[in-house]
Amino acid sequence: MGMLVGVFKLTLVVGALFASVGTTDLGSSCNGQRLILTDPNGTISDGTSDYYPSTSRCEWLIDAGRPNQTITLQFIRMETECSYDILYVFDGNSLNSTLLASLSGNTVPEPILARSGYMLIYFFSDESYTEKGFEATYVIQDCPYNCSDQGKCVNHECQCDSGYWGDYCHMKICPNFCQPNGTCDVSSQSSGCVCNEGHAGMHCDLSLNDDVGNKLWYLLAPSGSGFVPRTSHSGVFVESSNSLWVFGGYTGNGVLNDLSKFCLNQSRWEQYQSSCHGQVPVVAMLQWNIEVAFLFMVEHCKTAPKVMNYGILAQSQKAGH
Ligand SMILES: [Ca+2]
Repeated sequence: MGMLVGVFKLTLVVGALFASVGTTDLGSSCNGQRLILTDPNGTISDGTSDYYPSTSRCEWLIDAGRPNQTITLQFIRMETECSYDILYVFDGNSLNSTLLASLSGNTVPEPILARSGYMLIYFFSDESYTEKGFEATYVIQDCPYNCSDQGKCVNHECQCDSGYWGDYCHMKICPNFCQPNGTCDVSSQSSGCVCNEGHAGMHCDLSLNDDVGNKLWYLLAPSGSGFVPRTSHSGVFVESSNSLWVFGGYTGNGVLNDLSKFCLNQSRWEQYQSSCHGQVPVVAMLQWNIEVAFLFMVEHCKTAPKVMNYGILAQSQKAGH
């Protein structure tokens, strides 16, 4: 099942945007003071080319000055003690705002977008062991990266030109025309690569019937394609429909109660349609036991509490059996 987890690498070239930008220092933002940044672009870092201090408490607030402006944070380097020295990014002006990211370790994160007109960044290091820290640039715009010049900015949202998609129209719908393992379908709203039998993935580059390309990462579905990032969720693979079902989980801001299906043949997420006629079911459950994977759905509609639907939506043998 490891192959089901794809990576999402962005290839935007934005360096020119930040060529003449200074770097904020660590001092004033790490002594209990919040450093407020109102310039249209800038750089944030731990303020030292060497190791950051222990017990750091640093806070930066990027204020666009107007609501709904997009603030994009792009990392240049990221080296903090994994799981202990953490950089939090919020979409808003307080620590109670929506948490966009909780970052540590030495993997350079993907760009992060805040759409409220504020982005709050808080860095915490514990009492022992430090690393070389982080550096990131930010830019305030009507739309992120001006839609990569491959779309129009309308009410702070990118409307992408034909053939492109993504939060900032940065991705081609059919890269390399899906060759050599698929064809490009642009005839419908869900346009994209249609893979030949035996292949899957956004670009049809994942081989299903042999070990060609084994131990590599493949893009199955990128961010923003119908699935909310989460942790601590339940999941089960249903062989008969070649799909992965996922229930619930935790987003960092709250607990989810949704049921989604990822169809490997189409590389698409679909939301399970409840029989509660638009009401979110109160109870749902996904269960995996040792021998057989069961997918249960228990619905208890809010508006009609006596209605209870219970059934096995799918059942499959555990992978490998
Ligand atoms: Ca530490």
